[in-house]
Amino acid sequence: MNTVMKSFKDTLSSGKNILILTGSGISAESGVPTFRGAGGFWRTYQATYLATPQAFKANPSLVWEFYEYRRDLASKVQPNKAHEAISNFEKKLTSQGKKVTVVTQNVDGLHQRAGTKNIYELHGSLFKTQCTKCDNVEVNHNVPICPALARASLPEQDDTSEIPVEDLPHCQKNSCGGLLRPHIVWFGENLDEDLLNKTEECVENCDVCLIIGTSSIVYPAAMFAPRVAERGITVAEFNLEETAATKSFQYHFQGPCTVTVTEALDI
Ligand code: BJW
Ligand code: ZN
Repeated sequence: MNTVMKSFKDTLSSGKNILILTGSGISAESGVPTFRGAGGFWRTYQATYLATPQAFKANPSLVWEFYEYRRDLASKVQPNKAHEAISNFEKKLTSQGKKVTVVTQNVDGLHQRAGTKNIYELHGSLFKTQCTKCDNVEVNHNVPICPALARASLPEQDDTSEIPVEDLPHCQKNSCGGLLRPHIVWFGENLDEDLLNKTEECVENCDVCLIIGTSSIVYPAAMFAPRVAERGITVAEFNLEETAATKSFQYHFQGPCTVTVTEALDI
């Protein structure tokens, strides 16, 4: 083991309140595309365009097809060694009376499927819906979510979506009938206040922080690890490349996180 990794592991061993921040890079080796890499396109659309309230307003069926494609994919892939290492680490440290909190920008549910318990999904979940009329949020693991979206996962579809709005998912609660949307935080939308407060609390109180597989360009998530570092706390970044935030951190472990994170958390 190199001396830099050993030095980080020594610090991690003395930590009692550990914050782990994750982004789409942690699921890349499971086969889930990241947002800003080559995989960040669906059909001819940029994923970051489809993840907006404007796109949903203009073409709800197109956006639902994009999310149904991703629900289908996320339900078929498996958590990888990095998700598993985090889950085992949480289990071990919790049994020692320590605290591990995972704050993820991911919506794929892979951390939970690996067994992680103390997790905040900052940007929502592919497997929850929200009613555009009554705001009711529900868990929904059905794939396809409705018969009209059954073909959404097929790659050879063309770019125009023909699904009539009445065939998209609708709210069943108290015969509300409102159009459902994915329970996802899109650009320009506010994050859940309660989750933000709980995350802020960890940012202020953690004594070691890991930041894994995120480009650190989307706010407010991008400011958490730099804020931890500003308090003089050890932050270790795990990424395939340097990011917008690398210079703020004490450690940067470059490489696939299934390798680097697995080694770092084996203490
Ligand atoms: C590996 C790897 C391997 C690959 N191993 N590593 C302040 C300044 C400027 C702008 C703003 C600001 N505050 C707010 C904004 C506006 C906006 C924003 O941040 N814009 C920026 C792009 C500039 N933020 C918002 O709108 C947020 N809302 C908000 O703040 O409300 C109040 C407000 C509004 C407007 C103005 C001001 C205040 C909401 C953000 C919601 C983000 N939503 C999305 C889509 C929904 C989720 C979904 O559909 O799945 O969330 S966008 C998309 O980006 C997604 C991701 O969670 C998020 C982060 O991306 P991530 O995970 O970092 O992925 P990539 O692809 O960027 O990076 C992958 C990384 O992994 C790379 O570094 C690879 O190298 C690495 N990697 N394989 C290790 N094997
Ligand atoms: Zn409703």
